[in-house]
Amino acid sequence: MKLQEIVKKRCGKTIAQCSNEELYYALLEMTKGMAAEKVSSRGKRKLYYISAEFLIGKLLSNNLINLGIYEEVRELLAENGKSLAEVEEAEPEPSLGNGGLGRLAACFLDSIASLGLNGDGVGLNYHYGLFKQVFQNNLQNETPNPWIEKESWLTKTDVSYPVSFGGFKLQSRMYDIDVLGYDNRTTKLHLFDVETVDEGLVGEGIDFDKEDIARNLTLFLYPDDSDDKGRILRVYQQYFMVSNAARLILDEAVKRGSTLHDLDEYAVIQINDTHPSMVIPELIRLLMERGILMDEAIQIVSKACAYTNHTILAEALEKWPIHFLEKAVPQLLPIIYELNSRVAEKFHDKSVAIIDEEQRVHMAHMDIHYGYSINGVAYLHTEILKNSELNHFYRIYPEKFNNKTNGITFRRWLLYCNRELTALIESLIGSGFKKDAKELEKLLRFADDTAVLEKLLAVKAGNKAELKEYLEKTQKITLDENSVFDIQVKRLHEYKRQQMNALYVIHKYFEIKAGKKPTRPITVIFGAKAAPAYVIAKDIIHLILCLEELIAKDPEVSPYLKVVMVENYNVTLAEKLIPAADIHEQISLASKEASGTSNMKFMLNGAVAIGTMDGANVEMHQFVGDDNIYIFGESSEAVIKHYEKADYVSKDYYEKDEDIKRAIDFIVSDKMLSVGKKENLNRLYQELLNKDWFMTLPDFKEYAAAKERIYADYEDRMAWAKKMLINIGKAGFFSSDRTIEQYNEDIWHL
Ligand code: 26V
Repeated sequence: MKLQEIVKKRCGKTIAQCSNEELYYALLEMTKGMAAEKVSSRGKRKLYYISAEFLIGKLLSNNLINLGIYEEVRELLAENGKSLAEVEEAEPEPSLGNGGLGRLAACFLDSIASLGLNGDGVGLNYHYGLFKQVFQNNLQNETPNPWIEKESWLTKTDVSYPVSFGGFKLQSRMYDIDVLGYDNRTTKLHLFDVETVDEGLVGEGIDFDKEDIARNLTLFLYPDDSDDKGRILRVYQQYFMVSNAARLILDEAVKRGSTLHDLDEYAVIQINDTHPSMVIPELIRLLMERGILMDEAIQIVSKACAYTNHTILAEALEKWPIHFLEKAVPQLLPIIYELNSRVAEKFHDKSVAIIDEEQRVHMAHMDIHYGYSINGVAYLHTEILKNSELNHFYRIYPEKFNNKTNGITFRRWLLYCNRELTALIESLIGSGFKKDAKELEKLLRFADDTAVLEKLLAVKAGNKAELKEYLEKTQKITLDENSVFDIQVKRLHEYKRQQMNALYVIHKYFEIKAGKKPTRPITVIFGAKAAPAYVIAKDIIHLILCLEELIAKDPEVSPYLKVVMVENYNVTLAEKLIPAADIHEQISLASKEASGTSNMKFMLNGAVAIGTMDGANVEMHQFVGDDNIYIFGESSEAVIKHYEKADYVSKDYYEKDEDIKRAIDFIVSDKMLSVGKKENLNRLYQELLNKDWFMTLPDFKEYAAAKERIYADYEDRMAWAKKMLINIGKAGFFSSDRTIEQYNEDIWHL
């Protein structure tokens, strides 16, 4: 049905008479209708991408683009005095993910649908998703982020299963979101919910009764895991997710003709990080329930499951105490014990055991022994897995290990979020790059074409002006569009080293005070949420917000330096910030960032990186060469050695270097205390001085030097534009279409 007709039927009005909200719901109805007409899954073998997170972002515009009607709709609205951008603002953003891992899953669904592969996503329907961040007194507070309205992208299905836990049973309900492929068919994102969930359970902030599982199970993503009640709730969530997924997989396979003995010919299951790992024992259990003997059930499941590792951080590799599982999912324990004893019989090596001496179940170990593939998410990350972190496993199963460097969907991260750049590219090289990202290389022909480079600079300037307008309107932030925009957006974590960026800000503040003024004003923009129980991460946010206030109030410094921390960084903000960036910060401690994916988004949008040799930065550097990326810092090998030898002492750096000392001391200076809280600032000061676990100080001098270089180089506008162009031209490799083709080629074989 046409938009005019839908609007007439729904509201009895014309398009021009409707509010933005009415138009949003009408477009939602229209798009859902068009999606329903498209072919969904087809073929014998099917992929199930199970993930606790799918950070899908707003869907309307992306769906219109993928249906090929974005321009048509935009023009139709414009003819009626309406703006699609304003209509979009009526759409709530589902925040069903923390960061890169969840956004990757969303990009993958887009590519799976666009490539026409037979595969669906399976996850949970969190009613509040991740918390919404609000700043008060320069501190982060958390509030719920409801996104499910009476009408939404969710479609209720008649799929429902009883799921048993220790002592009680819950009835599930499956909701679907259509994932529209670009110029292709759709796939589904299946989100399971519990019928008894109760939003009324949430009290102050994001507080709720963590023990009332029937009512709380699907309220939040990753409830606070600082205590056992929150941690065990995660076990309930994970089991609920995989038990539903496993039944769906078996039911669908049987429908397609599987005898279940041949399940691997019908289903492949990608386990996204360890959160869905219990799908392995659960599938074995269900197959046994259906009459298959354990030996065979284990074999069947092992041929169908593949695992992706997304981090080497020990604290993020899940190990569940046996007594948690005993309480929540006692039915899995006999199977996990059996899996463990088979491993123990075969390998006399404690480091590869599933259950350790402290009676904890290592989820990743179970995945590696009982899956047929394990992959890392960037070249360096996979090498570290093979050679150090999971070396004992690599020696047993070298054939299971493989790399799949992450990617991003160019539909959202270029075609949608940067229409001006898309149009410029199209005018230069035609539209082939929209389907084949490698064609962006054709841009390199224009590397010395002044007219093209000037257009590129003009597009960037336009995007910066747009960001300025948007932040003014939504967050009352004022930007100087003639300053250089230097952006770091990602989850707040010590290993990502936002604190190093903040220390540089302090350093620059002193330099300006001493009369060394930058040629052009600098705007340092941060966006980051900290886990509610991650104390030091919240202290770093406090430091940044205090610096923002302090510098803004200082007339000596504020004309040259501005710090901005945007509130509630999410996909929608990323879509505005990334096209407007001149410089992007990818400054994790080498070896710690598995891949990073914002680095790819910035590169594609013509920003230049300052970064360490970590994650996918290594591959980016290889593609663009030394002239087009600013690399600094210790190598991953050197860092890994420091940890082995435990030879890093932060105080040595503090005492030896005047600049470092001055910057760190400033954290607890009277000036800072006049805008900040002593407890938080002092804790952070102590942490940097006495621990600095992620080695900020050894890299600081090189970082500061690289910043000076990059700011100076920015002033040669033509040379800079050439760097931008080369970054865009070389970004094709980072399309998630390439990543997904590789998954299919090497792992899924759909
Ligand atoms: C999780 C946790 C949870 C407990 C507290 C500490 C902590 C630290 C890190 C994590 C990360 C979990 C996995 C994850 O999100 N990995 C990210 O995956 C992205 C997609 O592959 C990748 O680009 C990022 O580099 C990687 O950090």
